[in-house]
Amino acid sequence: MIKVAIIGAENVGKSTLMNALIGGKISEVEALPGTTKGLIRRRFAKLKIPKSMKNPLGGADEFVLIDTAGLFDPKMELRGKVLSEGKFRRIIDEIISADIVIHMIDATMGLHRGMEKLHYLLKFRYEKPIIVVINKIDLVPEEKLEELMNLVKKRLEQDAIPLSLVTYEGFNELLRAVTYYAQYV
Ligand SMILES: Nc1nc2c(ncn2[C@@H]2O[C@H](COP(=O)(O)OP(=O)(O)OP(=O)(O)O)[C@@H](O)[C@H]2O)c(=O)[nH]1
Ligand SMILES: [Mg+2]
Repeated sequence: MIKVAIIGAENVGKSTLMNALIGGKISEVEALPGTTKGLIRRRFAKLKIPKSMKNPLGGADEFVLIDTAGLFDPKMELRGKVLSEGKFRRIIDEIISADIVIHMIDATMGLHRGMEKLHYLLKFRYEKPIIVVINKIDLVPEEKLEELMNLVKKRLEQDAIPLSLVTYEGFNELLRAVTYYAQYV
Protein backbone atom coordinates (compact mmCIF):
# COMPACT_ATOMS: atom_id res chain seq x y z
CA MET A 1 0.00 0.00 0.00
CA ILE A 2 1.44 3.31 -1.07
CA LYS A 3 0.65 6.48 0.78
CA VAL A 4 0.32 9.62 -1.34
CA ALA A 5 -0.19 13.01 0.29
CA ILE A 6 -1.58 15.96 -1.67
CA ILE A 7 -0.30 19.22 -0.26
CA GLY A 8 -0.49 22.90 -1.12
CA ALA A 9 -1.73 26.31 -0.06
CA GLU A 10 -5.45 26.85 0.44
CA ASN A 11 -7.77 26.55 -2.54
CA VAL A 12 -5.22 25.21 -5.04
CA GLY A 13 -7.42 22.21 -5.91
CA LYS A 14 -6.21 19.45 -3.57
CA SER A 15 -9.65 18.01 -2.82
CA THR A 16 -10.62 18.22 -6.50
CA LEU A 17 -7.53 16.18 -7.36
CA MET A 18 -8.30 13.58 -4.71
CA ASN A 19 -11.81 13.23 -6.14
CA ALA A 20 -10.45 12.97 -9.68
CA LEU A 21 -7.94 10.29 -8.72
CA ILE A 22 -10.51 8.21 -6.92
CA GLY A 23 -13.32 8.91 -9.34
CA GLY A 24 -15.94 9.63 -6.73
CA LYS A 25 -16.99 12.68 -4.81
CA ILE A 26 -15.62 12.26 -1.36
CA SER A 27 -13.73 15.39 -0.45
CA GLU A 28 -15.63 18.63 -0.35
CA VAL A 29 -14.68 21.16 -2.96
CA GLU A 30 -15.45 24.85 -2.65
CA ALA A 31 -14.41 28.12 -4.19
CA LEU A 32 -13.58 29.34 -0.68
CA PRO A 33 -10.13 28.85 0.77
CA GLY A 34 -10.04 26.70 3.88
CA THR A 35 -12.67 24.23 2.73
CA THR A 36 -11.03 21.09 4.00
CA LYS A 37 -11.49 21.74 7.67
CA GLY A 38 -11.33 18.10 8.64
CA LEU A 39 -7.54 18.62 8.24
CA ILE A 40 -6.67 15.19 7.00
CA ARG A 41 -8.72 12.84 4.85
CA ARG A 42 -7.49 9.41 4.04
CA ARG A 43 -9.04 7.28 1.36
CA PHE A 44 -8.03 3.89 0.13
CA ALA A 45 -8.20 3.54 -3.62
CA LYS A 46 -7.23 1.30 -6.43
CA LEU A 47 -6.25 3.91 -9.01
CA LYS A 48 -7.50 3.35 -12.51
CA ILE A 49 -4.10 3.26 -14.11
CA PRO A 50 -4.04 2.53 -17.84
CA LYS A 51 -2.30 -0.78 -18.61
CA SER A 52 0.36 0.95 -20.70
CA MET A 53 1.46 2.94 -17.65
CA LYS A 54 1.72 0.00 -15.32
CA ASN A 55 5.02 -1.13 -14.01
CA PRO A 56 5.86 -4.30 -15.97
CA LEU A 57 6.99 -5.90 -12.75
CA GLY A 58 3.48 -5.59 -11.44
CA GLY A 59 3.89 -2.73 -9.00
CA ALA A 60 1.12 -1.81 -6.65
CA ASP A 61 -1.88 0.14 -7.82
CA GLU A 62 -3.36 0.29 -4.35
CA PHE A 63 -2.97 3.63 -2.71
CA VAL A 64 -3.94 5.54 0.34
CA LEU A 65 -4.56 9.10 -0.75
CA ILE A 66 -4.32 11.84 1.78
CA ASP A 67 -6.03 15.14 1.22
CA THR A 68 -4.80 17.74 3.66
CA ALA A 69 -6.25 21.07 4.67
CA GLY A 70 -4.53 24.02 2.96
CA LEU A 71 -1.37 24.71 4.89
CA PHE A 72 -0.98 28.36 4.06
CA ASP A 73 -3.08 31.35 3.32
CA PRO A 74 -2.55 31.90 -0.43
CA LYS A 75 -1.78 35.60 0.02
CA MET A 76 0.41 35.46 3.08
CA GLU A 77 3.30 33.53 4.41
CA LEU A 78 1.10 32.41 7.24
CA ARG A 79 -0.59 29.27 8.35
CA GLY A 80 -3.98 28.77 6.76
CA LYS A 81 -6.93 30.41 8.49
CA VAL A 82 -8.41 27.23 9.85
CA LEU A 83 -5.20 25.96 11.37
CA SER A 84 -3.85 26.33 14.86
CA GLU A 85 -0.20 25.56 15.41
CA GLY A 86 -1.04 22.12 16.76
CA LYS A 87 -3.18 21.26 13.76
CA PHE A 88 -0.52 22.52 11.39
CA ARG A 89 1.99 20.25 13.09
CA ARG A 90 -0.36 17.27 12.79
CA ILE A 91 -0.66 17.77 9.06
CA ILE A 92 3.12 18.05 8.71
CA ASP A 93 3.53 14.78 10.63
CA GLU A 94 1.02 13.10 8.34
CA ILE A 95 2.86 14.38 5.27
CA ILE A 96 6.16 13.11 6.63
CA SER A 97 4.67 9.64 6.93
CA ALA A 98 3.69 9.57 3.22
CA ASP A 99 5.68 7.65 0.58
CA ILE A 100 5.01 10.14 -2.20
CA VAL A 101 4.05 13.80 -2.00
CA ILE A 102 2.15 15.78 -4.60
CA HIS A 103 2.94 19.48 -4.19
CA MET A 104 0.20 21.44 -5.88
CA ILE A 105 0.61 25.03 -7.04
CA ASP A 106 -2.22 27.25 -8.25
CA ALA A 107 -1.30 28.65 -11.68
CA THR A 108 -3.16 31.86 -10.91
CA MET A 109 -1.38 32.41 -7.57
CA GLY A 110 2.14 31.18 -8.24
CA LEU A 111 4.61 29.46 -5.96
CA HIS A 112 3.88 30.07 -2.31
CA ARG A 113 6.82 31.02 -0.08
CA GLY A 114 5.74 28.85 2.80
CA MET A 115 5.23 25.89 0.47
CA GLU A 116 8.65 26.48 -1.04
CA LYS A 117 10.25 26.09 2.39
CA LEU A 118 8.17 23.02 3.15
CA HIS A 119 9.14 21.54 -0.21
CA TYR A 120 12.82 21.83 0.68
CA LEU A 121 12.29 20.33 4.10
CA LEU A 122 10.42 17.34 2.66
CA LYS A 123 12.81 16.79 -0.20
CA PHE A 124 16.13 17.20 1.55
CA ARG A 125 15.57 16.48 5.22
CA TYR A 126 12.98 13.73 4.79
CA GLU A 127 14.05 12.59 1.33
CA LYS A 128 10.50 12.36 0.01
CA PRO A 129 9.82 11.87 -3.65
CA ILE A 130 7.85 14.97 -4.59
CA ILE A 131 5.77 15.49 -7.70
CA VAL A 132 5.11 19.16 -8.44
CA VAL A 133 1.96 20.07 -10.32
CA ILE A 134 0.80 23.47 -11.47
CA ASN A 135 -2.98 23.26 -11.40
CA LYS A 136 -5.71 25.40 -13.01
CA ILE A 137 -3.73 25.99 -16.18
CA ASP A 138 -7.06 26.52 -17.94
CA LEU A 139 -7.18 29.90 -16.20
CA VAL A 140 -3.86 31.38 -17.32
CA PRO A 141 -2.40 32.40 -20.68
CA GLU A 142 0.42 30.30 -22.09
CA GLU A 143 3.14 32.91 -21.43
CA LYS A 144 2.20 33.15 -17.79
CA LEU A 145 2.32 29.39 -17.41
CA GLU A 146 5.70 29.25 -19.09
CA GLU A 147 7.05 31.90 -16.75
CA LEU A 148 5.78 29.99 -13.72
CA MET A 149 7.18 26.70 -15.04
CA ASN A 150 10.61 28.35 -15.31
CA LEU A 151 10.40 29.90 -11.89
CA VAL A 152 9.36 26.62 -10.28
CA LYS A 153 12.18 24.81 -12.02
CA LYS A 154 14.69 27.33 -10.71
CA ARG A 155 13.35 27.53 -7.17
CA LEU A 156 12.35 23.92 -6.54
CA GLU A 157 15.05 22.41 -8.75
CA GLN A 158 12.63 20.18 -10.60
CA ASP A 159 10.11 20.27 -13.42
CA ALA A 160 6.44 20.76 -12.73
CA ILE A 161 3.58 18.97 -14.46
CA PRO A 162 1.04 21.46 -15.85
CA LEU A 163 -2.47 20.31 -14.94
CA SER A 164 -6.09 21.29 -15.28
CA LEU A 165 -8.81 19.47 -13.40
CA VAL A 166 -11.36 21.12 -15.68
CA THR A 167 -9.93 19.99 -19.04
CA TYR A 168 -7.88 17.09 -17.58
CA GLU A 169 -4.84 18.22 -19.50
CA GLY A 170 -1.81 16.76 -17.74
CA PHE A 171 -3.78 14.21 -15.76
CA ASN A 172 -2.15 11.23 -17.48
CA GLU A 173 1.31 12.71 -16.91
CA LEU A 174 0.52 12.98 -13.24
CA LEU A 175 -0.68 9.36 -13.09
CA ARG A 176 2.49 8.33 -14.89
CA ALA A 177 4.63 10.17 -12.34
CA VAL A 178 2.77 8.59 -9.42
CA THR A 179 3.19 5.10 -10.84
CA TYR A 180 6.84 5.79 -11.59
CA TYR A 181 7.64 6.71 -7.99
CA ALA A 182 5.42 3.93 -6.69
CA GLN A 183 7.89 1.42 -8.11
CA TYR A 184 10.55 2.62 -5.71
CA VAL A 185 8.54 2.65 -2.53
N1 LIG B 1 -10.57 26.53 -13.31
C1 LIG B 1 -10.17 25.55 -12.50
N2 LIG B 1 -10.68 25.46 -11.26
C2 LIG B 1 -10.25 24.44 -10.47
C3 LIG B 1 -9.29 23.48 -10.90
N3 LIG B 1 -9.06 22.62 -9.88
C4 LIG B 1 -9.84 23.03 -8.86
N4 LIG B 1 -10.57 24.12 -9.19
C5 LIG B 1 -11.53 24.89 -8.36
O1 LIG B 1 -10.80 25.51 -7.30
C6 LIG B 1 -11.60 25.62 -6.13
C7 LIG B 1 -10.88 25.01 -4.94
O2 LIG B 1 -10.76 23.60 -5.11
P1 LIG B 1 -10.56 22.63 -3.87
O3 LIG B 1 -10.34 21.27 -4.44
O4 LIG B 1 -11.63 22.81 -2.86
O5 LIG B 1 -9.20 23.20 -3.28
P2 LIG B 1 -8.42 22.73 -1.97
O6 LIG B 1 -6.97 22.89 -2.28
O7 LIG B 1 -8.90 21.40 -1.52
O8 LIG B 1 -8.87 23.87 -0.94
P3 LIG B 1 -8.76 23.84 0.68
O9 LIG B 1 -9.28 22.53 1.15
O10 LIG B 1 -9.62 24.99 1.01
O11 LIG B 1 -7.34 24.10 1.01
C8 LIG B 1 -12.92 24.91 -6.47
O12 LIG B 1 -13.86 25.88 -6.86
C9 LIG B 1 -12.54 24.01 -7.64
O13 LIG B 1 -13.64 23.70 -8.47
C10 LIG B 1 -8.77 23.61 -12.23
O14 LIG B 1 -7.91 22.87 -12.73
N5 LIG B 1 -9.24 24.67 -12.98
MG1 LIG C 1 -9.69 20.81 0.27
